[in-house]
Amino acid sequence: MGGNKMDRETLLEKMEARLLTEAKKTMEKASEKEKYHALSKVVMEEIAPNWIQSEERFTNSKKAYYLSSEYLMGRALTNNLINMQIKEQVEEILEAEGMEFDALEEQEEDAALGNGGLGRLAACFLDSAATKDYPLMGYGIRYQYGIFKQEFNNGFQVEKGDDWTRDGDPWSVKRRDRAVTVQFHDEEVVALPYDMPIVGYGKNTINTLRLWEAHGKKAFDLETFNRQDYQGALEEEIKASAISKVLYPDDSTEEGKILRLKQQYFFVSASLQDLIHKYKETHEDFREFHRFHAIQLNDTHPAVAVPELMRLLTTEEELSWEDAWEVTTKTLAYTNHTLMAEALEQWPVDFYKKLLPEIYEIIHRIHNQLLVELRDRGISSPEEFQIIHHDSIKMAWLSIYGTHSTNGVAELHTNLLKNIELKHWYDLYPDRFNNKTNGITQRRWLLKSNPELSELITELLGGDDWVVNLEKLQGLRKYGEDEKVLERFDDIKREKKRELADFIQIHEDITIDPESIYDIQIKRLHEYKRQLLMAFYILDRYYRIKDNPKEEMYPRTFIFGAKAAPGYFRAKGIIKFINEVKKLVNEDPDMRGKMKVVFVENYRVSYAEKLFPAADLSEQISTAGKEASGTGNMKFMLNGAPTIGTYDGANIEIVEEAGEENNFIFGLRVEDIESIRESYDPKVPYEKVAGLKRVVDTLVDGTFDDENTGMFQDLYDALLKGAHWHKPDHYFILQDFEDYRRTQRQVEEAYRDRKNWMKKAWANVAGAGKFSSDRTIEQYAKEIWELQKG
Ligand code: 26W
Repeated sequence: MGGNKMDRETLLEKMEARLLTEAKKTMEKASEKEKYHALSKVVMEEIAPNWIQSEERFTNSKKAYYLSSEYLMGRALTNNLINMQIKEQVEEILEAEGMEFDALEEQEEDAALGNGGLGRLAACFLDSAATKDYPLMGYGIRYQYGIFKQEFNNGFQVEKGDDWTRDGDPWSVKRRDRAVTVQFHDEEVVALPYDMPIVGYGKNTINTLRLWEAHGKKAFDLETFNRQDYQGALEEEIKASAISKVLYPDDSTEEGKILRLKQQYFFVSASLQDLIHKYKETHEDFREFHRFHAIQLNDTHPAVAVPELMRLLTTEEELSWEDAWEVTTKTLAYTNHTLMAEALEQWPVDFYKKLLPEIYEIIHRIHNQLLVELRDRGISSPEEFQIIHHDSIKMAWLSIYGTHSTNGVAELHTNLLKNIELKHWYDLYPDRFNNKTNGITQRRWLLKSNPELSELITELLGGDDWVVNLEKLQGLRKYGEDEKVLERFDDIKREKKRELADFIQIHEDITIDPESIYDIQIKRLHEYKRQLLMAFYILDRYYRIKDNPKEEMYPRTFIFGAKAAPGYFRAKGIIKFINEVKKLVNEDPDMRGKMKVVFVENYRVSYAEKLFPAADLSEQISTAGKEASGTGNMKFMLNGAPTIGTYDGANIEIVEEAGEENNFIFGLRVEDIESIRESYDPKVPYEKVAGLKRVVDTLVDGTFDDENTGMFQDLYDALLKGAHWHKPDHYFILQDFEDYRRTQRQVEEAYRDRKNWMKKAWANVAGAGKFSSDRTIEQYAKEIWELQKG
């Protein structure tokens, strides 16, 4: 695999030219950030011609489109160089000129246009579709501000704006020629697209991510300005541009803010108009539209696509309602990413009536059409299907009824959708429901972030085909007992742990021991993900050592990384609590050489690329039935970290592939929870389980200080009293504590036998083939989009 050349002269000349024209600097005078921008522009120049060609290749064929309000892309430079297979060459040329490649790479801001799992999955999907030569185009919003930058101020999360393009964005091309206007009831907004190249590995296919930016029809009103109304002159632009100003930082609770609805309609309408314009260039008959377009709705956030496509097909393209409905349902498909009731979007009818009256009329007609269909099918209880219900519009219902496919993101999740959450819909449309277990791209999460392990794998498999066919990893199974290989694997893990220790020393000012067990939980902060359970375990261990300093403990470093939605008070309380535990442990000399706690600041994609390769233990401890899939669990597995986890989401399929004996499953299962839910009283484990009361009471007994925010009392009450919206300990932290502690003890025992541990770790790498997003995308392409490869 390879064969793309980037010669020294060309690269250096072009960089120099860019520096001169864009920074008025010579190479020796330029800063690393300026050099990063110059290099990126040169790489973009290299990409552009193939990009155009690649698009032409798919002109008359059916294409797929991904509508997502989030894309958690991370950094582009190195990923593009790797997929163009010129990273080594470029690195050598620059190093020979005394430029350190890693230092340039660190200059790039993450394109963090997403919150967590849903946004990162979209990014992995784009990489896989291009690599597998499928024409998949991403559509979204070019937020000026991505997910907030997190800072800790005395252990409290503080959010700072993420103006990620303030120094420029070398990876986007402004497409003024493709601008469209989006009509709201009382406002017309210009949607200006920016295209980002999505380079497939091997550079055969380069797809496009088109992100829309909002602008006023009139950017500046001169007459108003001349009347000295300077504000007024900019008013329209300010009002319009607010639509794409900032990403909503919630990833589980629907905010229901009108601006969020404007964002959703803005990018969906712009994207569908863009598609229809393109189609008209080569087609007239819109009854054929679905034969050339497959559109995937990434959760309900773009669900307004159902009525909007109906509007465009009926009013603009004069199709009959019936024909338009057939085309719409055959074109659109919907992915559900969460079971959390509070995450299911329900828009107030008034919001739609006020902002999008025409769209509301269409939704109302769809609502009635469904009721007629239900009556014709003799279904007695239509209310559970009602799209418009109690003055709110159920976007999940609209998504299921207005599309031909509804998929979950892991087997357990899809089964729960079918048998519980969406059972009535499944009974009505069984053929529409299907599972597509999530995946991750091995280009970023192995080849880029762990080149050392990648090299060993390529050597052992006699080639790097795994880079585009991850199932080849099963060829590693035969080395599972090979001492030599496991030793080299062990050396690589130690190397990555040292690298992370250096990075954490610089960025967190904490010294960690690379010989300790790196026990890592990195994901958004949410009660159902149970970061609090891990914090309680750490505290319990702390007190046990205090009680009996001679107690044996294999040194362990607990590492957390997590952002909380700014409005999620309890999540912020858990962050403060963990930082208090961190202070107690790290400042206690009795803990030296035993344990340390790190809470990395501003966890994000580029930080994750340093954490996953260095992990020994992957924490996937969500309450069973709550984590739809998880994708971090797959990144840990691929980098050789066994999982301690519950029987939830994709953890189940991970253990199936790697072997129960090579992971550590504990805790209540979905059916256990169902059977105890009514009778469960957390006071029982609180009183009975040794050491648990002491740990929980630290929330209110003055051990820790939340500076009178009431955060800790709230956490305490949530566990033992509940709240008006939930029963006590509604995520069963106290009930699962003892089993979790027992399992952590097993982990420590297992880790003491290093050879044995590396066997478990190796089995996880060898079993990770299934979890490539290449496999996931192949399934979407064949089973939902019916797409041909290019
Ligand atoms: C309306 C606010 C909002 C915003 C985002 C609600 C819900 C979301 C996302 C659906 C939350 C999310 O990221 N879900 C995660 O999606 C991943 C990709 O499928 C799964 O692996 C995770 O289990 C799921 O929590």
